[in-house]
Parts: sequence; C-alpha cells; structure tokens
Amino acid sequence: MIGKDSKYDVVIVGAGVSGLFMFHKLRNMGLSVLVIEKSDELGGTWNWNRYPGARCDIPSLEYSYQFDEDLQQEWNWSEKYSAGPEILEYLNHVADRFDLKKDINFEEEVVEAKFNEANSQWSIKTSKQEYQTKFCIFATGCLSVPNKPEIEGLESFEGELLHTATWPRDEVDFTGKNVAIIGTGSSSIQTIPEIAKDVNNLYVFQRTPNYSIPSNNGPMDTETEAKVKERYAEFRKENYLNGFGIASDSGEALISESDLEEVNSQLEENWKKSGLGFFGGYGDIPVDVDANEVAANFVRNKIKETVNDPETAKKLCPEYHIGGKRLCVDTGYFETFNRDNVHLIDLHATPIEKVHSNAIEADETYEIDTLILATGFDAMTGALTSLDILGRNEINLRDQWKEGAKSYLGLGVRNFPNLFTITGPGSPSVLSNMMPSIEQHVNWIADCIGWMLENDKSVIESTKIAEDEWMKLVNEIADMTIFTSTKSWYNGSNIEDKAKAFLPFIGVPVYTEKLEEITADDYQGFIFDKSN
Ligand code: FAD
Ligand code: N01
Repeated sequence: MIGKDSKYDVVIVGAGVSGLFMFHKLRNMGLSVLVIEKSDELGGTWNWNRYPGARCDIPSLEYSYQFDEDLQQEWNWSEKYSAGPEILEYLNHVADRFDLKKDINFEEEVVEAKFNEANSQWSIKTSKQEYQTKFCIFATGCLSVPNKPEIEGLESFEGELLHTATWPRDEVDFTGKNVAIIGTGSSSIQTIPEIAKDVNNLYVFQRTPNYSIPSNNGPMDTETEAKVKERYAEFRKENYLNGFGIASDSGEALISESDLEEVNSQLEENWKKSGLGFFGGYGDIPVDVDANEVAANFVRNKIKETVNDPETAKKLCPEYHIGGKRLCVDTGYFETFNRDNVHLIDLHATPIEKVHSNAIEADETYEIDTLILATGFDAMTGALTSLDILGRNEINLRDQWKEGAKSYLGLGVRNFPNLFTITGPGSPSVLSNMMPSIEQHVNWIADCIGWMLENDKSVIESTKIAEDEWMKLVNEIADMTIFTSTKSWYNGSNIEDKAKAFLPFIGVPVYTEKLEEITADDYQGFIFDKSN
C-alpha cells in the first residue's frame, strides 16, 4: 500500500482508459501522483461490463491509444471490433508496458474530496484513508454508475439477479434456464444474441425499441491494418476532423441534395459496411429531420425484412429520430427474434407490474430463473455526484449541478479549483470516439499543469461567465440537431430525479478548434491564483 496519509502533487480517481494515460503522462513530468481505483482491477468500463457479447463499436484500430508509436505499431487486434476481454487485455498490457500497476491503490473508493481554502489543497477521503493533494483529477467515467431501476418487488427476487454493468467474473451458465432481460439499449442488444443460444426461454422486456446497425464484425483485415499502421500518426489526426471523432467514417454528401434511389443504394452499402458510421454516412442525418427520417425508415424496413413475425417486427421499430438515443451496433440482434425461445414483451402496452420471488408480472406472469438488468447508467454526471465533492465554501458539486451540470470545456468547474474532469459535461465525450477525446483531455490537463508550474501559478479555476457561455454554446449547437428531441441518457431523461439538460458538446472539430484557441490565449476563461 502506497501513500498512507501522504501529500501528492496529483491524485487521479479511476484506473480506466483515462486514469491510466493521465497517470503515465503526469508521472513522466516528474510529479508525485497517486491513482485510486475502487475495483480490484484496472480497465474501468472493460473491467465492469463483462456481459457476453460486450465489445466496442468503434474500429479497434482507432479505439486504442495513440500516445506511443511503438505501442500502436506492435499491438495487433484480432477483430475489426474488439471484444471486451481483448480490450481489457490491451489495457493490462499498456499498464505493464509502462509500469503503472504498482502505483495504483486498488479496492479503495473515494468517498469525499474537499478543497481547503487556507492552503489550496484537496483532502481526498477514501474508504481506507485520507490524502492531501494539490490537484485532483476525476477520471471516473461517463458510463460507470449503473442505473438500478425501482421496480416493485425487485428485492424479493430469489433467482440470480445480474446487471450488465456489474457482471460477475465467473462465467454465468444459462443452459436450460428461463431468463428475463429488462432494457433494450446497446448492452442488451449485445447480450441477447449471445445468451439466446443457451437459454430455455429468453423474455425481452422492452420499454423503447432501439435502432441498431449490423457490425459486420470479423477477423482483422491485415491489409487494412497494415495501411493504417503505415501512416498511423496521420490517421489519428483524422479523428479530430470528423464530427464524431471516427477517422474511418466521413460522409459529406447530403440526403436532401441527392437522388433518393442513389441514397437508398448508398444506405444499403453503409448498412453492410459502416456500423456506427451509418449515422454519419450522410452529413444531414444528424441535423435535418427529413433526411433523418429517410435513414430511420431504411432501418425500419431492414427490421421488417429481418424479423419473420410482423407483430414482433412492428414492436421492434423505433419511431423517434435515428441517433436520438445512442445508436446501437449488433451481431445478429434482430435475427434473434426469429428463434422460438425468444419472446418480446412490449412494456408500452403493459408495464411491469411486479417482480415476484421467481417471476415477473407484466401482460402475464413469466416464471424465470435469472433476471438481467440492462438498464444503463446515471450517465455523464453520476460518478461525480454520487460522492461528496466540496469546493469553495464547502459547496457540494451535487448541489451546484442540481438544475443541470455546468462545466467549462468539460474540464473545469467554477468553485472547484485545481479539479479537472476527463470527458466531463460540455465536451464531446459520449458523442465521440472516446479514445481520442480522452487523450485530448489528458494531454490538455498535463500541458495546463506544466504551464502553471512554469509560470509560477498555483491555483486554476474556471469563471462563471466562461462556464455559462460555454454551456450556452453546447445547447445552441445541440438545438440545431436531432439529439434534443428524444428522451435519452444524453439529457438525463433515464434517471427520474435528474435535471433534464443536454450535456455532450456535438462536433469534435469545433470543440478541438475552440480548445486550441482558448489555450493559445493563456487559458482564456480560467483564472489563476484567485485570492481566497
Ligand atoms: P471508465 O472506464 O468508466 O473508468 C472509470 C473508473 O473510475 C472505473 O474503473 C471506476 O471503478 C473508477 N471509479 C469511479 N468512481 C470512483 C470512486 N469514487 N473511487 C474510486 N474509483 C472510482 N466508447 C467508445 O468510444 N467506443 C466504444 O465502442 C465504447 N463501448 C462501450 C461499451 C460499454 C459496454 C460501455 C459501458 C461503454 C463504452 N464506451 C465506448 C464508453 C467507455 O466508457 C469509454 O470509451 C472509456 O472506456 C471510458 O474510460 P474512462 O477511464 O474515462 O472511464
Ligand atoms: O444502457 P441504455 P446500456 N423499466 O441506457 C431500459 C455505451 N455502450 O447499458 O429507453 C424498463 O442505452 C431503457 O428503456 P428506455 C453506449 O454509449 C456501448 O444499454 O429508457 N426498462 C433502455 O432500453 C450506450 O448508449 C456499447 O425507455 C428500463 C435500457 O433499459 C451506453 O453505454 C455497448 C427501465 C437502457 O439502455 C448505455 O448502454 C454497451 C425500467 N425501469 C454500452 N429503466 C457498444 O456497443 C431503464 N430501462 C459500444
């Protein structure tokens, strides 16, 4: 155990993709850094979400770190979209290669972080001890606090109760079991085809259907891999030029300006090849409701073609704008509903009444052995509001964000000096390929701390004006798109008592440009060494 009652330059909370790189970067600057992780393993998302079928839906060649040329040249992914265990293996490889593990305090949860005005230090209280630090970095993830729905009788269920986001490490045996799964988001859409093969019956409880595009995953195409590796550094730059940070996805044509027959044949090609890139395949799908409807209808028709029973197909067809809820990418999801042992229960028609010790009651009573909650996350803010983060005058971040989270650039929050968030609210984060977005934030924070040390500054804080204007811009951009008109976790709609505010910044290139401008202007919008 390191760091008992010690003082640090920086404490990083979380050892996922963000925390690991942040640690590597700051330690190389000669700073004393402690990483605190509540799990007994690193990897964050890829450590917690071990459900069958978990995999990324950004091509692995770009859902990976770019900070070390040898690392990116030497690592070989086995598939186009890597499965969760392979990503976890990769993150462990990175930690071993850069000797990160021994300086991470595992199985320790941060429960309070408090800013001390007198000495401008943070006190970090954990489940085990307390630390003092000058800077505090929350690398706690956008999708790391599971949403456990309040369903009557859930606590009385006596079978096996699972949540996709806290999946057990030992293999779960579904053979011959009657299983229910609640939720039809990305996690469920990946889980269902995998477990349907083994179960006796699978009851899918759907409140809202989702659009999903086939991944067409397969072994890594070695020619593509070689081509990317020949120009990896250049390829990575393309991440920051694409709206959603996906280098291999760039469609500039507009549906509104194209011939419908051509559009349909291009959509067909995108359906077969592009996965998530289907959404960005035409530039106007995210912003023009008519263009969006063409793409949405294309997917609805695919669902109807794929699912044999017309009633089931109809229930599986979403009505909202495609992309309004996070688009899913699947391997055989809609096809699974053609199996005799898979049953779709439409919760719009008949909501869940109650969970009993061995059954779920909705339109009828379904006897089950296993209940899977695939009910998502308290996204984007949950990991920051579920503990006490106390800033100036002991203001709690949870209270400051009661009416909706506000941040400057998704990096800093007023009243919380020397505290940084990686992929915080107001940054592209979940509406981007998160790897390059995480690396962008890590590099920025490290540069900012380096600049402060060089320029003899000791305290940084964003201003209210900067934060207000930034969040105004976030919303102005979002209002130009289809994203705000659908209930989704992007705007807090999945958590009952959460403020309904749209939080991601849409558009990686614009964000990148603004970040660079602000930085070049001596961190405009931040103030340094404000008197206490
Ligand atoms: P996380 O991986 O969430 O790590 C946060 C860490 O902080 C965790 O280990 C957690 O235990 C720890 N922690 C939190 N609170 C505390 C505390 N109080 N004390 C101590 N430790 C704490 N993004 C993409 O771009 N492409 C994808 O294909 C993709 N697929 C995904 C699939 C799934 C199933 C999920 C859930 C998310 C996916 N994402 C994807 C988003 C994914 O979360 C990010 O890509 C990335 O892994 C986030 O890394 P992170 O380190 O920022 O956060
Ligand atoms: O969670 P979700 P997720 N009763 O919030 C339903 C990333 N990810 O874990 O839509 C009944 O999307 C809820 O219904 P509704 C990705 O960013 C990526 O699946 O609120 N149902 C919904 O259907 C993703 O978006 C991958 O009406 C209830 C579902 O549960 C994010 O993580 C894979 C309910 C939750 O869906 C979250 O995905 C996995 C209730 N009380 C995750 N409460 C990749 O493929 C909730 N629901 C890369």
